[in-house]
Amino acid sequence: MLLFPKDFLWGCSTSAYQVEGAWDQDGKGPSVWDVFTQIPGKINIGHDARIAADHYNRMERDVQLMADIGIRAYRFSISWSRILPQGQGKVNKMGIAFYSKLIDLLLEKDITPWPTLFHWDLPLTLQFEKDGLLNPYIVDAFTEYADVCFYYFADRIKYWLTLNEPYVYAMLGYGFGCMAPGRKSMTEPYLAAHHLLLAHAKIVQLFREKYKHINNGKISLPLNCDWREPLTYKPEDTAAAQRALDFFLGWFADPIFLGDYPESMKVRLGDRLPAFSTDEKDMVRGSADFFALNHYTTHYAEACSEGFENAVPWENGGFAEDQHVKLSSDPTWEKTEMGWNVVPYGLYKLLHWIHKRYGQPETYITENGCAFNDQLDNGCVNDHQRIEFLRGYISECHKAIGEGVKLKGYFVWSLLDNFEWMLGYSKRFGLYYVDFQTAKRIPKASAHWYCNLIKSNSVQELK
Ligand code: GBH
Repeated sequence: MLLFPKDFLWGCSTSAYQVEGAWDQDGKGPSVWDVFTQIPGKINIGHDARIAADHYNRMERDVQLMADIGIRAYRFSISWSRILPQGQGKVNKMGIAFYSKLIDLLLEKDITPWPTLFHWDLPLTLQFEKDGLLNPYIVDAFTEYADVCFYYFADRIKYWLTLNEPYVYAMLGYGFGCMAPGRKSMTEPYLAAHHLLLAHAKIVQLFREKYKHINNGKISLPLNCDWREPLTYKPEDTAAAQRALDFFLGWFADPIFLGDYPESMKVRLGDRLPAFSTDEKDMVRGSADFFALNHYTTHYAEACSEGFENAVPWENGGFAEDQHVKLSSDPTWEKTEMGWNVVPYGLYKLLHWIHKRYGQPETYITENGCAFNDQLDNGCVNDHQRIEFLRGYISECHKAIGEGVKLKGYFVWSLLDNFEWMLGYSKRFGLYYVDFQTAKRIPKASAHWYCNLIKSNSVQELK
């Protein structure tokens, strides 16, 4: 058995839009996702998240589900338009009451609440009236919203996350157009991301000035990165893999931990990459108290010539051309139901990469998990592939910790099967199976397995 450090934190994650439902209940305003899902053709078989896992109306029981399997920390997100139905201005007290109660119930069960302020459900007003993330206006609007959340909840929160995966919101929402707000552009992702970085940093500044002292709280943001393994040890392929990581994780982590965008991005993107002023650099640098990583998969990376059309299944290959990196997979790699490669050593290598590049930060994995084709059979779901996936990735975490990586916690994505964005309900990531007709929850075998793992604080070694 591989034993984890005594204080290692075991948790699970969800996000508001993916589980809550109750899209217009108790004064909630619409978000970009409430509308995006109504456009025919955008979402798999026309699903939307008006009801989702109905978590808003089952929150008490869901907290009990976590307690049942011994979860120690719960990462959830706050729906901005539930708190501020118009994005700014008047506060919806019923929205405050919902999250306040959630936090209290978690604390009663000794589960540490880890709120994320923004997991992609931007209030629709800010999209309509202010052009969403393309307008620097968003920085102040975001800070105003964060101020409201801190004001009401900071007395009971120790760990805050500002915004989830700016890479995905910028690239898939403004580049590929497959996520809200559905734009396809070669320049807008870099502008949207720039504003997200500034918003994050300004929120952190506000937090440190006004709220940190209350609980000696810590704050960061979950950055997602898939690992890029050089296809060969030829220098051009190792350089290509590094470049791919610059464009994936360095895009955000370099400004925050080192003070500016990676050189490779500046050189290749030219004018398309906005520049930080000196004051902005100072505000962004150091705006994270720990490293929060969401990780799912790995590709090989190799150098390729100019103009190459990338094989990754997104439209608009232009971004791969920016990097001049060709991605590929090993035919022996197992794939999840998302088509994502299962390569546990990728997480191990990425943890070391972060450790080295960003000065050995304290790190939490705020998402890791998988979708498989889970079947309900006689009231049970025997998701042995998920157990093997988690065992593999968690074992690699153990190895990295043994070598000095300061990994402090791990959150499974996800507590519940939920609304998987453009894939609707067709992909199941949960430890709990959700019957979307009745909203009934059934613990999968992986939930029992994770419960034992937490209890023993150890994972069984892979053969
Ligand atoms: C997370 O993002 C989200 O935070 C969460 O809301 C979501 O439900 C969860 O993942 C599961 O999707 O096509 O092989 O190149 C995931 C970020 C970025 C991870 C793209 C996989 C592409 C794999 N993802 N990456 S591949």
